[in-house]
Amino acid sequence: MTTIRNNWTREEISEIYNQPILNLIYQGATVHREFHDPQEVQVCTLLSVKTGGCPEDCSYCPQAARYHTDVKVEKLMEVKEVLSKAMEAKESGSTRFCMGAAWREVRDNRDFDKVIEMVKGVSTMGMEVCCTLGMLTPEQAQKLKDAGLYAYNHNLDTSKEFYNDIISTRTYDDRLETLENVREAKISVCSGGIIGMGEQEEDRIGMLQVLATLKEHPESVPVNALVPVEGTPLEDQPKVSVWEMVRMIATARIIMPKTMIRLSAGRVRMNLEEQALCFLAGANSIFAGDKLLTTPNPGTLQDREMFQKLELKPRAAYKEKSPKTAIF
Ligand code: SAM
Ligand code: DTB
Ligand code: SF4
Repeated sequence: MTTIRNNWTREEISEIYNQPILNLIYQGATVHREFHDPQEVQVCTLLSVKTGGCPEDCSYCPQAARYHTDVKVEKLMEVKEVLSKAMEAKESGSTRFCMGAAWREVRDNRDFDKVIEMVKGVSTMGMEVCCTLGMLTPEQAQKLKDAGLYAYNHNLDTSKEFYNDIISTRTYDDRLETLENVREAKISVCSGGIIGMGEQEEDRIGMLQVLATLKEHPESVPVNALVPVEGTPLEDQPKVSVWEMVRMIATARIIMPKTMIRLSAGRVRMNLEEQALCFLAGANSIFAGDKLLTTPNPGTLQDREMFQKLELKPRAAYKEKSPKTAIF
């Protein structure tokens, strides 16, 4: 019987991460089967409700105002437009709808009031509503919770040691503080990172250790492969190999057994067999729809084919057992 632990050491995680790849996949698959139905995959849809013009300097991000990318700056979308996109996502089989804004932090202004309306609207559609809006105060987290927000995405991205090489406009502790505020408001926590930014394996292990030693594990951990975008400082980073994705996913699965592990950005550059390996290793969630926030993602048709071929079935909404986050 596997127990849930919050006291993982870097050495332990490193031993898991560095074991022979087939053993690692087998261990990930075994833990996965103990805690989840291996045929079930959560389908989430992303929508960028406020695109571009962000004051932060995240080196990977096409939405940072200071880099010259093809992303056009747009103002916050209208509530009606967002709700119609959410309905489309629901009709195409998504059970979680995540709204992203290119903000450093939430401000208490009319735009935030509009986001609150979006959250209310999507939550009445019976989908799990998620937002990713940058840093939050405890009061803002509570306001979102009261509006029906189910989950909040706020990534640590990498290790504490490597963080300053990637972002200088905020600190790792700022990120942890927002995660704490989200947790306190009893919102489901979604936090993960990106690989392929030039970090060492130690940094990947370091990030996993921070996530797995939070008081409670995040309910979701997205594992993104960097999407290198022209104009960003990381535009020339080489593609991460599928084995690196598999190592991250299996290790996350083994040390955080109950968590949903999301095979996130980077699927456009993976074939069916590579994605199948990720599911085998313990991934059980994806972003669907032909766009992530600003970059391409496999389309609905392609994913439908993948679900058929791999005999996967979409996970129902609100399956999390925690009474704190159940809203029905
Ligand atoms: N501005 C908010 C923030 O930074 O928290 C929310 C939106 S931000 C775009 C959400 C996440 O997208 C980032 O934390 C990062 O992990 C991921 N991301 C952004 N650009 C990416 C890229 N080029 N490749 C992979 N992941 C990326
Ligand atoms: C996450 O971890 N990955 C998603 C979501 N959370 C917000 C975002 C990926 C963004 C990839 C680059 C883009 O499309 O702009
Ligand atoms: Fe802004 Fe978020 Fe992009 Fe950083 S990751 S530049 S905070 S939108």
